[in-house]
Amino acid sequence: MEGVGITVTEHLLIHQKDSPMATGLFTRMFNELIFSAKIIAREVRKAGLVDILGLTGDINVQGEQVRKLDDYANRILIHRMQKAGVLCAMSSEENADIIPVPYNMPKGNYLLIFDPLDGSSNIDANVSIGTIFSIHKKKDGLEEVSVSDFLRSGTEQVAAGYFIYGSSTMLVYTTGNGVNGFTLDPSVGEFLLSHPDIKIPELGRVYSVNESYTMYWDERTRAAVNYFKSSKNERGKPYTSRYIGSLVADFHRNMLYGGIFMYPADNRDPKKPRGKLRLLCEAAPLSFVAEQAGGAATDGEKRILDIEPQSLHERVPLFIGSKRDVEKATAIMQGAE
Ligand code: P6P
Repeated sequence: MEGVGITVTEHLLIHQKDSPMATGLFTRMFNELIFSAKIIAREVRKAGLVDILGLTGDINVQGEQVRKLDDYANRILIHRMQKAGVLCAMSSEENADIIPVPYNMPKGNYLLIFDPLDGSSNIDANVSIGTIFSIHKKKDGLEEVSVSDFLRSGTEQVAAGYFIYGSSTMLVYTTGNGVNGFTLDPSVGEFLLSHPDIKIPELGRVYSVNESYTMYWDERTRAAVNYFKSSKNERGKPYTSRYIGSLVADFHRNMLYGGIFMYPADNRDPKKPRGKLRLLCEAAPLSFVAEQAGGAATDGEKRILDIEPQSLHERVPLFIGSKRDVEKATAIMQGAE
């Protein structure tokens, strides 16, 4: 039937045979995640009209000022996902500790890790922002859930993706069988399949990095960034610089057009020697998506998905995007070129 479109639930059911873990419980969790994102999208869309911009006055575990919309998105996700009846605990970029499902609520075996509203420093300027999520399954056993259940390498994720609140609201996710994009149709309130089987171009023409940190980088990082600034790609095309300062927006553009996003380690802050981005709620989920779309992601040395996390809010340098570009940057970072 023309013009109806495939919803996320239908897509999950159609591909359930490819993803054995895409059970009814998984679908129910996904639907709660989608409902939370629809509520967040509604608030993001009207942020300029109501008193939900600006700062709450709080400082989060990352040492960052908490914005009202950040806090709202975090509370919505925690409140709704606790009721989903399929999680045993959550971890949010905004919360220092894990968030267990209350004793009086139904539990499941899934673990949800999320960054409720990434790029939030751009909210007041109406720049695209996003929600990033990563889903693991608790290892069997009845023992109480603890932080150690979350310290799993990215290869163990059962699903990951992001919502981007931009010119349209999109959901892009993987369950390990490729990447699909869905666009929210506000007239029906459903995310409909709009970007089936996304493949990131193997070679891009875009590099995304905050070059104001050049003075804080080591020589190899400068050499890697300089390669993209001063070389033509293997097809003889020059690179162009695009940096929005909102990870989900920069990543999503490179997913569709090709390119590399880099957030290298720098020596600005001795407390953050490995850079700003978080492994569990940013780098690992986006790396799962990137690899499933034919791209790559490293920390300048090793594959992001192979990193064994040592702490909940561990930070990691990130080189992510078109496979050949990430390989080139990583080779330069390793002194191999
Ligand atoms: P910088 C937003 O705060 C964020 O975490 C990412 O969304 C974005 O890519 C990065 O920080 C921008 O950081 O240091 O370039 O301002």
